[in-house]
Amino acid sequence: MRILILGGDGYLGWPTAMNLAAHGHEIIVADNYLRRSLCRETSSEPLFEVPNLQDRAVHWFERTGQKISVAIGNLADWTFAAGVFEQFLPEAVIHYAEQPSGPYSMMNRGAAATTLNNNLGTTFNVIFAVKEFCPDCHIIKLGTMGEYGTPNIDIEEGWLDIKHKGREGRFLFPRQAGSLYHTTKIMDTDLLWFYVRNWGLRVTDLMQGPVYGMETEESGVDQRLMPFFNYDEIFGTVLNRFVVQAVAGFPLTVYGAGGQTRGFLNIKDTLSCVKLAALTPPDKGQLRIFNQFTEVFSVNDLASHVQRAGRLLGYDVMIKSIANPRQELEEHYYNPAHTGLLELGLEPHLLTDNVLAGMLETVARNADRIDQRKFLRGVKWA
Ligand code: USQ
Repeated sequence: MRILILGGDGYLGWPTAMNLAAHGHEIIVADNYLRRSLCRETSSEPLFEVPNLQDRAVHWFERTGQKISVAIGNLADWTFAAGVFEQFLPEAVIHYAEQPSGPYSMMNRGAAATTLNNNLGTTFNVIFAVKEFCPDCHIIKLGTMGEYGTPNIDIEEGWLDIKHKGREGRFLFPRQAGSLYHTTKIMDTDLLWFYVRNWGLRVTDLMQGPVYGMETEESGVDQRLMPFFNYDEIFGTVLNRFVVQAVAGFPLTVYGAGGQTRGFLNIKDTLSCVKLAALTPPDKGQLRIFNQFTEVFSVNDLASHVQRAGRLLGYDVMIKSIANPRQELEEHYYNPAHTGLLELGLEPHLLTDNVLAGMLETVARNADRIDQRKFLRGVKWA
């Protein structure tokens, strides 16, 4: 298939590009390096340096003989976005091109505006470009489990059947996000759902939980092919942060009571999920939603797991609860469905001591680059 990957420089975009290229697909990646520049601006550089997209594509070609084409530009700009779609005419587009950090989106007005304008502007352009240039193209959109929030009822896979005053209807599952970033993903879903109904687009919206890990089948231990690995407060996600903190001898930063519970997945499973979605496109006029995670953990569960795996390798891992900078429930019910991707054939890579040991070892090789000042930066929700 001809597959266009938007946000192809990012934590998930580049590994997806290599994975799909390795499976014989024709790949073009587009990115404007927004993530890199926001990391620089906020002093949130990743653990190890990552070559730019063009250099990574060259390195990948030298290693495998497989071509990954690169287009650099801003997808929230219609001229650039339209040009990429018109030239490549993708059969599937995987849309990762969003500012992905909750904390960044809550820093100040400017950061909130960047998040809103980039995320909504890009999704809007994707919808119009597909309509204009390739109306059969399958849009695979990365949403987030955070769209649902933490309601006191079971979370269904995208939809909820409601009986009300003797009548029945099917609606998007109620959504109430915990940051502006997560709220932009709700808005994306609403935009897509509107144009699916109006224009008969075919869309898969993947409600993904926090992802961990850095190595994939394609990167192996070659750091020039690995994705960004952020461990800072703004762009780092919880498990990746805990692993770096364990290596640095910094007490694991559990926010508040630590009962915050989410659905997690290994980066390798993100690639499998996206590929399974691409290979089984929905019908035109269908918005298909999958909950994309493999295991549910609380923050306390993760901290204990990293502590145990770290101690097996000789690290003296301490855990410390600190005042929660976010507004979120610290103890809550959490029971989300996630059968759709398993039914398509997903074989999860679960979080074992071995997986954590592999992550700890990669981080340990870069231990001299850990900057402990990045662990806590004081971004507050209130
Ligand atoms: N947390 C801590 N200590 C830390 C960092 C985080 O206790 O040092 C807690 C947070 O308060 C939160 C949970 O861990 O309750 C998850 O936080 P996170 O920063 O790992 O993830 P989140 O902000 O929810 O966002 C991440 C990605 C985002 C993706 C989302 C999936 O950055 O792009 O959409 O995970 S989900 O969480 O399911 O919405």
